[in-house]
Amino acid sequence: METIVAGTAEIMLTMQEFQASVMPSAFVPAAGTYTGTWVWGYRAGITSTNPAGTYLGPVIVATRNQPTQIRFVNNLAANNIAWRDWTDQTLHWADPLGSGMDMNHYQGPIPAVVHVHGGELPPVLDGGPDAWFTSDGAYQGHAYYTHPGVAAAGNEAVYRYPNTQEASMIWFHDHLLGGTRLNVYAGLAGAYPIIDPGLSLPTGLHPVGLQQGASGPVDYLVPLVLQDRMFDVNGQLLFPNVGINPEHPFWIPEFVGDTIVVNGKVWPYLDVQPKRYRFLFVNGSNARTYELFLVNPVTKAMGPPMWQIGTDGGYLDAPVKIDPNATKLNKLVLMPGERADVIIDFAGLQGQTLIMRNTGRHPYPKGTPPGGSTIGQIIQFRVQPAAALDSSYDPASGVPLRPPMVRLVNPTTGALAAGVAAQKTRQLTLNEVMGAGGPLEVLVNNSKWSGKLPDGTSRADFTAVTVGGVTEYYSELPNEGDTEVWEIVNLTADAHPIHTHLTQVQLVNRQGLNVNKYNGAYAAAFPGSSMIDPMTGLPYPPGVYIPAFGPPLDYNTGNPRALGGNPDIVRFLQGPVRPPSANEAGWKDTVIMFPGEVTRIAVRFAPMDKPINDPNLNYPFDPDASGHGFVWHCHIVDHEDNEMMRPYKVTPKGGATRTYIQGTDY
Ligand SMILES: [Cu+2]
Repeated sequence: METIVAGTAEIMLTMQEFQASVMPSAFVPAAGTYTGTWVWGYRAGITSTNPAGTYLGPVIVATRNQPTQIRFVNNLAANNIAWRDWTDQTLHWADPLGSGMDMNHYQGPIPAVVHVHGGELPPVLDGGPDAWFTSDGAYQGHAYYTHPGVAAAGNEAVYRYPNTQEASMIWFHDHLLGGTRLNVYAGLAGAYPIIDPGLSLPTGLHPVGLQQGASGPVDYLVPLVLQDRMFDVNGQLLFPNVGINPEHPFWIPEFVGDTIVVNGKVWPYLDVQPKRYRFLFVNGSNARTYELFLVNPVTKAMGPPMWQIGTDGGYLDAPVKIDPNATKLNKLVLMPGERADVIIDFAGLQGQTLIMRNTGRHPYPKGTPPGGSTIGQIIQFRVQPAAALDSSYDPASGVPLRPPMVRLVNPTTGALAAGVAAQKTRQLTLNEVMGAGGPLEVLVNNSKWSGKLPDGTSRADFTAVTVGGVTEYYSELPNEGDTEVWEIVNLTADAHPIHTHLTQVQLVNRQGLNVNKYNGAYAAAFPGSSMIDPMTGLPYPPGVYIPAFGPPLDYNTGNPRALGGNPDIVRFLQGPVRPPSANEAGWKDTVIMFPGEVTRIAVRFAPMDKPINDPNLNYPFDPDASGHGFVWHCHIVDHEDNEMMRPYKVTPKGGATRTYIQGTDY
């Protein structure tokens, strides 16, 4: 992947259709010669229509507190890629032409928007689902933004990122409302590590970004973006588009492919020296979960171990060993959207070929195991025969990675850290709505993205906010500077990676829940409705679950112990709380929530590095400057595209000093 070290000059990234060499060199297509797979990607500058290399990237290396100005140009076309055939206009989606509920594929100009995943950013730079703009420049979503101080065409957006957050392993990808799964599948993703020259790191830690080596530039951080894909007999992207319910003729609940693609290459190998390497793992798949470990397929010896040094939001305090020969923490588990910063030491393995294997089931965690000869393999490492000198940081040394991170949570006890109090607790649910043929839509807190009920009415306990002529109904309205605990109850059968925009969070703990009993109390709390139950043809009587009704009780007052409008979970909890595993006890923006459990996260609406007793727990920018909020959602992008997402809005702290002003600085 191309690396761009961001400086003061504007970077131009053009989204375009092109051919990338994705298939192995031995691939022979059914027809003609293979000249590449048609994909979409972010290209630096305006390049030829057939650039070599991968569709992924680039890697933008940003420096803390040095703003980066990026001009995103939407030159997307679907002349060769089958993107239009994948669209489903019955979902709540961007709908540039305003055609409403349409049973046909979309034929208009292509909408796209860039979200920096994991970024502590003002709402207008978040690249949320309504900030899209089309390839012909004629249409923009109601949250579209471009820096007013810089000229931009209608198919462009100029974002000036302040990069004020702690050193973080963040990335960028498309976030189109109702079309994220398609645009990411087509290839729109890259990495955006933020480095912090002021952070004291141990000697010899492989730096992030380009370094001049003896034989030219050397990538010291190797991104490994893991994706699964399907291809037709000619090596072109295939995306299943036969829906399982008549309401959504082309949407499928979860895309999982039969081919592994790493950094845009099918089942690649990497030549490595017998020494330490630093890898940034990104799960950029639509819906697949990976459980990763290394093995020598000839000797069957497992290892070497992986040393995780960072999570989604930055460095851990100390490396965590993930050892396939251990009984616990023996695999690196990544759900879609999660990252892991990892050191692997290939010393002593001269001449060996190792395979990174995957045992992640789909659906996760209890579905079908991956086939050992296909999805069960990720990438091959060919360790070169000559011994290599290595003066890099050794994670086995136990030398701390950094000054201790700010702790909202005591990771040993699985409780809030001493001195941290939650201003608010929310209990929220994850729900799957079943249709005649299977899942019809997936919801957070049983609420649609719009906050409206299926009959178009709205709830009195949701707050209507109108910006740019569009009214949205909010239920999560936290205060800047507050710490909240969100207790998220997964009432579905599978795990979901829940992602919060703006904030990095800390996992407090997980705990079992008697879901059958809880579901009984949950259904019993629904008040009945004049809406017609499609299953019975009659209005919903009291005591029956109503899909997409929102929570059964009043969001603010229904549960005296927590916001959210759900019956209190406390009577249904089972077993002890489980603190986070050592490699999850860092800053996270995407957290795995297992079925049948409550997952508690501490969410603080303030920058990561502010101490817990800081009197100025505020962002350097107004988190509400535009009136547009943020979102939280499932990062199985097929779920996110079909309602498993809610807007949220931060009430800014009065009297806060802001160093980045919308309209001037960005
Ligand atoms: Cu989900």
